[in-house]
Amino acid sequence: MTSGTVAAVDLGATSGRVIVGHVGRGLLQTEQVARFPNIPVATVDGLHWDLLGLFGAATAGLRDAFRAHPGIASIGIDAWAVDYGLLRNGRLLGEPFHYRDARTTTGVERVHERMPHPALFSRNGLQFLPFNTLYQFAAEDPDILAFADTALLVPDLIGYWLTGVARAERTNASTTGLLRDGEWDDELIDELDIPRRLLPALISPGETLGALRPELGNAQVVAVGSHDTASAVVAVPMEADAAAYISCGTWGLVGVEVERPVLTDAAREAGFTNEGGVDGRVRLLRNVMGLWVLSETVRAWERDGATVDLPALLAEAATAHAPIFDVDDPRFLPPGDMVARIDAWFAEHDQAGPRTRAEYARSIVESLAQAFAYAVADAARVGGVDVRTIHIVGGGALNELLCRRTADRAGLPVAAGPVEATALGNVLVQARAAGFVNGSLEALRDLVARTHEPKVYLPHL
Ligand code: LFR
Repeated sequence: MTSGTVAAVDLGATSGRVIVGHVGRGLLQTEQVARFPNIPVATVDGLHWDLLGLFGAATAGLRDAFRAHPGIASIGIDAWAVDYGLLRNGRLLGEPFHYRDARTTTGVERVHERMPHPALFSRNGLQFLPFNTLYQFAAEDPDILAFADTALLVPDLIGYWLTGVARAERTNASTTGLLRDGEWDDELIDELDIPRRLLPALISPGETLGALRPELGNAQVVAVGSHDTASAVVAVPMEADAAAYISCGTWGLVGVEVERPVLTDAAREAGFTNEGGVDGRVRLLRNVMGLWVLSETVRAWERDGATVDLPALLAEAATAHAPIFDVDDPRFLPPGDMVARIDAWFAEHDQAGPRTRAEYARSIVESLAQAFAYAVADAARVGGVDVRTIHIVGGGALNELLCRRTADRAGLPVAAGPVEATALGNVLVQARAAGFVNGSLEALRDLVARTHEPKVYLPHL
């Protein structure tokens, strides 16, 4: 068959989508059939994701997709990393916690008492992020953990509900901190007293998870890079030996692609992570706080009764002058009053902060651009890659000021787009599994480059 149609379920921190992709030789087209908000819910025990609501919206979207395109061959699911649902006998025991919930602090202490971060890094290659799954397990109520028989990361849970088959997809499983060389690290799991039965058999991108439950449609569910960032990196139209990428949405994931994990002291000290990529590649990257800081700042103004027109604000910000701050300061991780936190950062550093809304916006964008430039330079150094272009994909590719200032601050050209890289990566891995396209990641990226021409920003020094 020379071309065909697949569907992607792509869940992001602020919204979810169902996208239909048409793929063949020289053909890569997507069409959004559903988009729905993802609104976290705070209850007495903390901040949760509304997974049931998301599943309901995703299945409604899939039904629409089948109505419009009855020939859909397969479905692939991707979502954010690290968070999981606990189940017993197939039943979800509670809505999954949000990685921005404060409970992880106790988990970090418990894990590091047993194994400090450098020792963990030498096994799992992960940067220290307080929400990595292993810390969340350590923060769980031990009775609940003992009662559960399975833990499924978010896309694996959706896949289970679609097929009845419980598996752990490898790229996302790498963000648990419990994988070593692509397999569950039984020694570490034992050392941390994590019940081994919770962790299901692993599956790799391109393998079939199972048949879709018949009442939902007639198609296979195929594993993709179920970690959204892994799918996004598939669709970066880059030459991996000469480029860095920034997958920019709620987070800015800044890095390079390498063949083998980089477990050096330099990588660890620079805060780099080695996450699993599609086709066994390694995503050597650092989490930068991302557009979350801007959107949470806008929410703070809106809570105060303001109406904020973001494009107009960014246009005003383009000519505003503002100082920069450290966007990666941990104070910016939890939800809350970002304006007050930015003010506190500047006060603590004895500097005058922004005053007008345009200045806040400029300060945030400028600080992100600087953090991106530093992370690209560090990625090039620790990964040994001669970076000549920076690719920005995801929603951030639409933010012209951010792209332009990243180019200026890094002194390198920025190639912006595709905006929908995550969905494209999801679609491409399925299409390859179905035989609609052939080839290596390079061939897939070449198809993206030919069908989705990036917008280039040259640096002005
Ligand atoms: C991006 C992302 C990042 C991960 C963070 C939390 O959506 O998946 O890669 O570090 O969310 O899961």
